[in-house]
Amino acid sequence: STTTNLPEQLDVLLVGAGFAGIYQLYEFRKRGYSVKAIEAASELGGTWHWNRYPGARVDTTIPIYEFSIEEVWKDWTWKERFPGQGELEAYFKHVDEKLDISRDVVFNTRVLSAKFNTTTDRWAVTLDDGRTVHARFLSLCTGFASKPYTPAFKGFDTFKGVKHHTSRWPKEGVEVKGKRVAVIGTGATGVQVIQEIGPVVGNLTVFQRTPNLAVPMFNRPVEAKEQQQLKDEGLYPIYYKRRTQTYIGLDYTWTPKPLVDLTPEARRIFFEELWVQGGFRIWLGNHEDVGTDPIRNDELYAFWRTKALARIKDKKMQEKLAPAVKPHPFGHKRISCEHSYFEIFNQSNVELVDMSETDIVEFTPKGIRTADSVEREFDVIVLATGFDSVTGGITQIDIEGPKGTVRDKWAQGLRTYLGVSTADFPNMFWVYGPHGPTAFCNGPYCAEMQGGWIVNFVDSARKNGYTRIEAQNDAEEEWTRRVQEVTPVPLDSKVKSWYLGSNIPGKKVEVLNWGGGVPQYYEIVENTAKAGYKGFALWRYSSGRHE
Ligand code: NA7
Repeated sequence: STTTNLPEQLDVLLVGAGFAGIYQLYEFRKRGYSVKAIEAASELGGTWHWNRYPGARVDTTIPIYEFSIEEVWKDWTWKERFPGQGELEAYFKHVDEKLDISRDVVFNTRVLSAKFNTTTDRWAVTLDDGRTVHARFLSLCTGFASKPYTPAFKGFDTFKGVKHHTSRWPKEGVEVKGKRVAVIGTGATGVQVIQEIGPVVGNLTVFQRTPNLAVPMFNRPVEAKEQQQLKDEGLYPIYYKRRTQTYIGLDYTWTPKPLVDLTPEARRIFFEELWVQGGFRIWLGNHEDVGTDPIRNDELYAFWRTKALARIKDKKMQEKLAPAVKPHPFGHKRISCEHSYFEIFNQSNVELVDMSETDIVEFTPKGIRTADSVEREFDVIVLATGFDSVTGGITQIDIEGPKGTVRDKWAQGLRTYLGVSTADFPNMFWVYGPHGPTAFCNGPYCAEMQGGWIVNFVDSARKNGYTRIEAQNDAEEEWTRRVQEVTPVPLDSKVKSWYLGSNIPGKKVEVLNWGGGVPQYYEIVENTAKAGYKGFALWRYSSGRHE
């Protein structure tokens, strides 16, 4: 609401009110902190507010993708196994009703800059409405995908039709029915848009740079009584506990045994069983070595390809969508979950432009011209071109510590301590960002796990009278090295992926996420806390000096 009261002095300022911001607001407030969240959107939900493009959907099954707060889950009911964006919006309204979050959120407001004052040990945070807030702690809950990426297409602004990046899709007013529509990008987002609008558009042109090794989600409605029964049987806390034990914070995980130990027959049956469970099971529930052993990875690709080919009629289309030569190792780019993606390409009004053969040269007033000099005309162009992921949400804010900006520091190479902090930026944390499990973690779980850790740290600092807590350089060097060590190196280094920042021209290509698994991460951060927050310098400010 615009009426949210914002004092000039705060204990904690949160940036963003999605899963992460909501969780910390709730936890800090419970402990008696003065805390507010600044949110650019008009409502709660973060990524689920922004990504309202046709077909936006969660690709994790219920009840894994939600808060584990009993007050919230006990009387919330989902309608589908993989809920759509609309259900998420309703979920956040429910969360708000239960936890009374909005009264401490300043909506429709963006954080422009933050500067640390070394005398007062506070962040001076400037908002786009001209206000400045002074907060002891700054917690960035900006998510891993809050900075959209639109390629610098020549003539982009000359196009006279309607064009939107998927994460800036307007709430209403965009009509695709019967229209000539282009979709650029076939990542998780592109796949969802394509299968949703394919049946209703006049014609559809998909600009594909890399085929998506998408897998069926086998979505279905779920009855309220089915969910109630699980709650009655005490399963929900078990599900939430299970999230803490698996590599990616889901209710299932890799099978550590090598796939090669199984006979070919057993392997085939195992794949089939994973497949019918839908979603990421075939990938993240598989034997670990499908990700690391090129021969096993080929086997999984061959299995996937057979399934895909059976759904695509045209031979040329088959080769573009599911090529004989594996386009990249299975799972080394984020795969998508789909329900009718491949069938869309059987429609006579759908064309696929393979950008590896024919690149986009420019946007024109009427549409898009490709390298073969063909100009296609469109009413609507959908930019499903992704995000400056993981770091972009943080570096797009002018954050200035005693020695300079975060943007400048990380331009030399990403350095963090525990994937929640960085040296020379005291009293500042983030969750679900650089060097955390982020890309390899179920969002709501990581929001709670990392958020809970930060709240505990801040709380312990306050109890001990520390006014400045700051990651140390050597601890940061060590952590950064460790992230690089544990994160599986891609089988094919040519793969362009937001996991490594290689989807953004000019961005330094490096490991952006902790790939050592959620349980190991949790153990490390917990042990650090137990060791008195080892690796952090802790200062008290009294009688005009720090000690
Ligand atoms: P992604 O996964 O980064 O996908 C972006 C897509 O856009 C991908 O297919 C890219 O091709 C394509 N792309 C990027 N730049 C261009 C240019 N210049 N020309 C043509 N095509 C381009 O973003 P999503 O929004 O789909 O998903 C982001 C995450 O959100 C997702 O992983 C989930 O966790 C939720 P490429 O593959 O690089 O060849």
